[in-house]
Order: sequence, then C-alpha cells, then structure tokens
Amino acid sequence: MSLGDYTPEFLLGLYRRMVLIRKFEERVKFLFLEGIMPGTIHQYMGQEACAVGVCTALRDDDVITSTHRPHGHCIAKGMGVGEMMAELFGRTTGCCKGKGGSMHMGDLSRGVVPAVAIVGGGAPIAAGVALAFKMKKEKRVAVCFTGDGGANEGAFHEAMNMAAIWDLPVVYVIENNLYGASTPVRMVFKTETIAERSSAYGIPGVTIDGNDVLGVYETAREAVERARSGGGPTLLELMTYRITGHSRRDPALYQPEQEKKKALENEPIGRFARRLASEASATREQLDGIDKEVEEEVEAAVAAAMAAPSPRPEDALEDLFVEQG
Ligand SMILES: Cc1ncc(C[n+]2csc(CCOP(=O)(O)OP(=O)(O)O)c2C)c(N)n1
Ligand SMILES: [Mg+2]
Repeated sequence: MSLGDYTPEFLLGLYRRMVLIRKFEERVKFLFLEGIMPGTIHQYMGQEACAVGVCTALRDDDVITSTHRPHGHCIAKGMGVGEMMAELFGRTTGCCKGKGGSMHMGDLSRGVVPAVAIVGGGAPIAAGVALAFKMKKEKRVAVCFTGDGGANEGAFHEAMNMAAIWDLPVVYVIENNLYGASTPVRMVFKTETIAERSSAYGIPGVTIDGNDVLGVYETAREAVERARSGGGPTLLELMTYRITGHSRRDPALYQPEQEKKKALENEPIGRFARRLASEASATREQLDGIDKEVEEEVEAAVAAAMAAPSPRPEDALEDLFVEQG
C-alpha cells in the first residue's frame, strides 16, 4: 500500500514512536558513557522499524516478550519513557521499582512481559502466554521478539513446534541484524534465510525488509490477524542492522566499514522521513517539531528519574511472589 492509504496522524505516529526510541537510546548512551547511569545496556538504534511496525499491528491487550535489547520493544508497545528511564537509574518510580534494570524491563499492564535476557528465552514464554489465551478462549495474540542468535537456541525450536501443533495465537519475530554479539549470521546459518525454517514446523514464514516501517506493519498485521482468527503461528524474519555496538562499550570493529556506511544510509528513521517528505505526507517542519517534542519528553524523564528515590534495603524481599486469586 502507498502512504496515501493512511492518515497523516497514523504516519506521523509511526515516525514519532521511532524517534522516541532513537532519542531515548541516544540520551541513555551518553548517560552511561558519562558514568551517571549504572549497569550495562544493549541498545536498539537502527532497529526501530521492527518494534514499531510490529507493535502497531497489536491491540493494547496483546502481549509481547522481549530480549536483552528491550527498550525499543517496550516503547513501541506503549510503555512510558519516564518509568523506563527511572528503571535504568534503579529508582522506585521505575517500571520494576528499580529492581529489574535494563534487561528486565517490562510492564504487564501494557502487555510487556518483563524482558528475559537468556537468548531465545522468550520463545517458550510466548508460547505459554498464547496457550493461556487459547485455553481461556480470549482473542488475544502473543508476539515473541528474538534475534538471529535466539533462533539458534534449542528452546526456540521446541516453542515453535509446540506453537505449530497446537495452532497457538503467536507470532515469532526474528530481528535479523546480521550479528549475534560479534558473530556474523553467515557463520552460524547454513540456510539462505531463517524464515525458510518455518516449513519444518508446517507454518508460514517470510523474510522482509525490517527497516521499512510500513512494510513491517502490513506484514505483521496479516500474521497477527491469522493468529487471532485461529490460523496459528507465523515466523516473521525482519532484515535490519544494529547501528551501535552490541553492548555499550563495544566499538563494533567487526562490522566492516562499507557495511556500516550502507546501513546508515538505510537506517529506518531517515528513510521514513525522506519518504514522508517526498510523498508530501509531512513537511520537514512537522518532522522537526516532533523531534523537538520528543527530546523534551526524554529530558523530562531524565530529570524525574534523577530526582526519584532509590529502593530501601528493607524492600528487597517485596514483590517477589504473586498471589493467585
Ligand atoms: C543462552 C544465552 N547464551 C548466551 C548469552 C550471552 N549473549 C547475550 S546477547 C547475545 C547475542 C544474541 O544475539 P541475537 O539473538 O542475534 O540478538 P542481538 O544481540 O543481535 O539483538 C549473547 C550470546 C545469553 N544471554 N544467553
Ligand atoms: Mg542479532
């Protein structure tokens, strides 16, 4: 479909959410490098179209599982940057009251299962969430985000097989950013694509451009509708690129210069902005206005997080168990 098939509000909404992820990540990177923010971090720059495209195809009551690289998924599913920034600072106003940090970011009220940093670990959890929806006859959908590395984990295959035989309402999204940490995908996959493995489970699978936010949205919408209407799981491989290191101190010297240069030209936000402007769906001033608003939102989140209290030692044992009603 062309841009003309969508309202300007919808298109600018996609743009805004991608920019919010990028500006959040860029600010966080500097806070870390300045030594102001504790812990370690895996950042999402360059992959924004994957999270935003997929999550825009979801309802608020649908549920996602995430990875060690969760910030983009959380923002795309509707979590606020305030509760996320506070979580990164380890403050009580954070989404996990400051006890989870980057790699356990999540908020069930927004449909985000707190992230699991075990590579591939979200796959069986998403199958379980989808099985619960099916057993309760709720028309809700689970989405598992994972990386190319996650797709080579044993748990991933078990989950895919179970999801397939039980026609579970789940979509498996592989963000193929060409590297698992520093390992290039070509060294660890014998197949041309990862999606072609879907035939082994008897489910549909497709590989698409993961830096085209509208294309991701449209393909995800089909997969989500198939899942919601009882058609079972889909394997969706999104081709993308991490335009930052694997974790915060990684200079990514293993990424060839030419490859990085091409990836920067193809990064999803600039690409979508150019398309919006050239097809007259938005003016440069509108886009600049959004960029500025988003910067202010992120700055306000930093200020609020830094002013918030840290958890008390005596609170350490709270929130460990959930009472079942
Ligand atoms: C089971 C397991 N093995 C190894 C690690 C260490 N580790 C963290 S991220 C990562 C690479 C994951 O690559 P991929 O799934 O492609 O995700 P990306 O980092 O590219 O987003 C590794 C090996 C881990 N967290 N869990
Ligand atoms: Mg990867």
